[in-house]
Amino acid sequence: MAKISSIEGRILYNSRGSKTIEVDIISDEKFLGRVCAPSGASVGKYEAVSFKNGKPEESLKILKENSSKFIGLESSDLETIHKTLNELDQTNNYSGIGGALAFAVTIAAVESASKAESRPLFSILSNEKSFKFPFPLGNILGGGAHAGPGTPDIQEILICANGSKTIEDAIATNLSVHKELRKVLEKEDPNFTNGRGDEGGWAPKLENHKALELSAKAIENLGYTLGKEVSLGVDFASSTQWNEEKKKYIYDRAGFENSSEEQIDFASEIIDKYKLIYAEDAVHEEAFEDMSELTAKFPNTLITGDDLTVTNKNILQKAINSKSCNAAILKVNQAGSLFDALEFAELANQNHIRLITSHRSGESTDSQISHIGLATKSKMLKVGIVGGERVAKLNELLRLTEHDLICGMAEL
Ligand code: 2PG
Ligand code: MG
Repeated sequence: MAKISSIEGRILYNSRGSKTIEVDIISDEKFLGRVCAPSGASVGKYEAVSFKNGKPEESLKILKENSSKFIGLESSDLETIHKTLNELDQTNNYSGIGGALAFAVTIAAVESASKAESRPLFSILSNEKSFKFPFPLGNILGGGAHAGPGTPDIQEILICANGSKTIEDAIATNLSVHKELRKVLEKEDPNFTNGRGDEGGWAPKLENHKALELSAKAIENLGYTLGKEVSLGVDFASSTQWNEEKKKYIYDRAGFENSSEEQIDFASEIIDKYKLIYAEDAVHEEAFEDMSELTAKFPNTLITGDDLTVTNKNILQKAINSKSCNAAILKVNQAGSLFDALEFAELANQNHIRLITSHRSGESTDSQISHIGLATKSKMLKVGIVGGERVAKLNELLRLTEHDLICGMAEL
């Protein structure tokens, strides 16, 4: 087994132009694993803290001062690397070293191991003999924390080509709907600037329902039946609207407020009307009971926790106990280390919680999450549709079609 011979880090920028950390791990003096940490804009209250004292430089300093603790460890020994990071951290939310450091070190280590063993990363992370492609879930229209005033309050309108039989077709279909939506938006508003949000979805001046209607129209213009071959999804990211003092969801762009009950009705109406295959964080991050209501009401929709479950296995257990979701987002940097995220995935899979491995709105051009999606048996891979940092993940899926260990699409 290859051993870590060097570990170094540097400060780089993510796709939003914010500073982040990149880590290089070399095993046996020649196998390089290189990973740059992403970061979110709509961050869950209970996510791992990204950087020590909010400063990438402070996390990097910790790596530099402690690099010797990693030298000589087997790069495939994720558990020991995880433990070494946790000994340095001494907290339960990675505020001691920064979750971004745990993210980059653990993934760089296994990437280096995969090169040393001449095996693809996904097969290093799983003992399965065969794998299935997750369906790409792509952002076609952005609002909320990912786009400016005038855009919808809801954060993301997503599409999934759930009728596709191949990953090539699923990716091509998402791209064609994204392109068609631009035409629909230009027709609706001749002054539409073609502006896009943080994840590459169009960012038009539209109210929530109008944005959903036009997204459905783009799908139908291409000859698809909404909810059949191609479906819509929504990340409500409702914690952005939730006002804890008023105990209300404030939709200030559309100009209304929802009580908790009204929010369930608001989300239900959207799920029904647009035949959503996927509904993420339809209520705020601590509303476990309201999520249970939606999960019971919509068994055929992936009622998904993101800020609700924050890739934290203890919180997921709580959601399982209260039947608060039937699907969950997996974002490694919410958890901190890849080891934490794989434990979360195991718990989800044991309990029939469907996984969606996801990017962050501030991304790098890395593509390891495509492998993590495969290895965790994710049903979907939420990585956007256009923009270099988004396409990088889709292109990696296309490269992986050359691999005979992967056959067919996941069952949704
Ligand atoms: C989300 C993500 C990714 P962010 O809310 O699901 O789409 O956004 O990275 O800003 O949390
Ligand atoms: Mg989300």
